[in-house]
Amino acid sequence: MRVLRRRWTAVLLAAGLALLAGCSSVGPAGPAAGGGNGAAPADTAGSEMATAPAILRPDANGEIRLVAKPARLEVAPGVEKEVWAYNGSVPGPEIRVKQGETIRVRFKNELPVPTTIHWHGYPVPNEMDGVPGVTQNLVKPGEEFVYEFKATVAGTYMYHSHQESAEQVDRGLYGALVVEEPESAYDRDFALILDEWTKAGESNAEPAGTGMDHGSMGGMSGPSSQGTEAQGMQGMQGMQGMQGMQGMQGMQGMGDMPGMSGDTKNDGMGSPQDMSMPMHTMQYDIFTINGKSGSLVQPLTVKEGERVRIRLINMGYLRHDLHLHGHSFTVVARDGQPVAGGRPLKDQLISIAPGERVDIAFAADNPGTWYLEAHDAGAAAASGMKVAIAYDGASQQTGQPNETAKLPVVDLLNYGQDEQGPFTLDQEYDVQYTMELGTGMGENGVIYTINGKTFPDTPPIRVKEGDLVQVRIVNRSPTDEHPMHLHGHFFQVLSRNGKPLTGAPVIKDTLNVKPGEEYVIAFRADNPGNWVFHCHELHHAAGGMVTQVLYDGYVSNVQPEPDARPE
Ligand SMILES: [Cu+2]
Repeated sequence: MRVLRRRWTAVLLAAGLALLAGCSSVGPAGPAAGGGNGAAPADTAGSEMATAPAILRPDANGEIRLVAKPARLEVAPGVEKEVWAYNGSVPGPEIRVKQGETIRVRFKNELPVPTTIHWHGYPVPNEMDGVPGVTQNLVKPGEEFVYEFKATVAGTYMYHSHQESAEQVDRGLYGALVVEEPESAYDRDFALILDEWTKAGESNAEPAGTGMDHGSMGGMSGPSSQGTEAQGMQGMQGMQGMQGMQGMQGMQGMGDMPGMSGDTKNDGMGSPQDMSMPMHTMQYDIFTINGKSGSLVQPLTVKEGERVRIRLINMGYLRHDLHLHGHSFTVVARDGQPVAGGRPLKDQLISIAPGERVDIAFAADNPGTWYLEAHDAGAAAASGMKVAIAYDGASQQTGQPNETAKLPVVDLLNYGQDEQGPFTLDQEYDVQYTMELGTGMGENGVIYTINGKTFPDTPPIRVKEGDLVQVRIVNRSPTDEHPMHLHGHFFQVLSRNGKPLTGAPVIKDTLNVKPGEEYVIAFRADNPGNWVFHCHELHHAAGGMVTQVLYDGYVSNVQPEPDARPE
């Protein structure tokens, strides 16, 4: 049985609105491009066309207001999607605060479903982490929740729904969170969020619980958008694993099926039309930057002589390899944490996995119009993931796209100035845990496992406050990459495949583990709570790849809720 598709009434605003909001940057004169607080459209019925994300800073009362509600978004020329948006835009507003400020977000849920907000990468107090059923109760339709924490750590983060996140994030519930250093070394400071969408289907996912026959497999067929019907099937836990084609490619014994290329690069994106699986397939065929693809992507304006910082944020479910044309650049932060002494790079790709952030910086010393574009081998949709860097007053088009050119990928884990980090491989650890990641077949479809189990049956990492914790992560999936994300803590990556890392200490919250790879990471248990540690290919998380870091003696006041879906 088909899902009943829900049509949101489109209220078409003036076509120029999206353009007016433009692509804001923070200029030399300090906070530019107001956006202002309470930028959400008035509470009118129906769904308005989503605007471009504004920059949102705390208002006079020190508050930031976010409202989640349905909207419509033109993701590519002529392709409109039903979305769920924060303050009427996808991505949601770019939240900016100064280091040391308190972030107080008054969040109102005007969606037809419960939701939460997670502050990805930011080490918040546990009860502010936004994981339903683990750190807080669901924010139900019509309810408010106030998130509050001190922004002590500068850097590039993001916020997104953590309730049924494979679906809710896919529908547009995400945005950038930037904690600015007291003094910026840059004249321009842009945040670009990468994502993927589908042409087919009215939304990137269908609303949960809108008439799905829970007992039928029939809803799994058809050319729907990815991750749709299965995710709406409350209670069919075992089905979760069928949400991604990546899993299918990782399946033992399926390598010789038509369309099962086994290509780990952008798993399965190369030829979506080949995938005539008898279930819905994940056919991401539109790649976006800040919610727009192709000619709809707003150029970044710079002036000759300026220092430019671009915060690259991957909020999608595929890895993207980006090429900056016309300039040498350095990587200045990984997952928001500064990297000192990075060597200049030119015509090399920055690879960025789901959940990761990479900040690059360059001097605007080459007037013209240049591209920053994805070079995702085999993915036709990558041609839409490009943004022009346009010098003020430059008339000529100096750079041409070359997205199919094969360029070397920078090894960002061996980069920057050699320096001792907080942890070493041979020191004593209080807790050691081995995390084996796998892809398998469950009773009802593909599952993604940690030590052979799916959440909530995965073995947790049990710690005491103050413990030094070492985790060895091994990816035994044949073809799936697993960008593993730890909540509430930064960790140091110490080695890859038995080889100690060199360069600046690698401090991250998300680590992409490719098939066959083995990493050792370490962190200090310095933030009591119950924290999830999961794959940020959120279909994999939905399919079971989630565990927890549980502090001895931490008492949570979260009430059990049947609808909470923290994965
Ligand atoms: Cu994964």
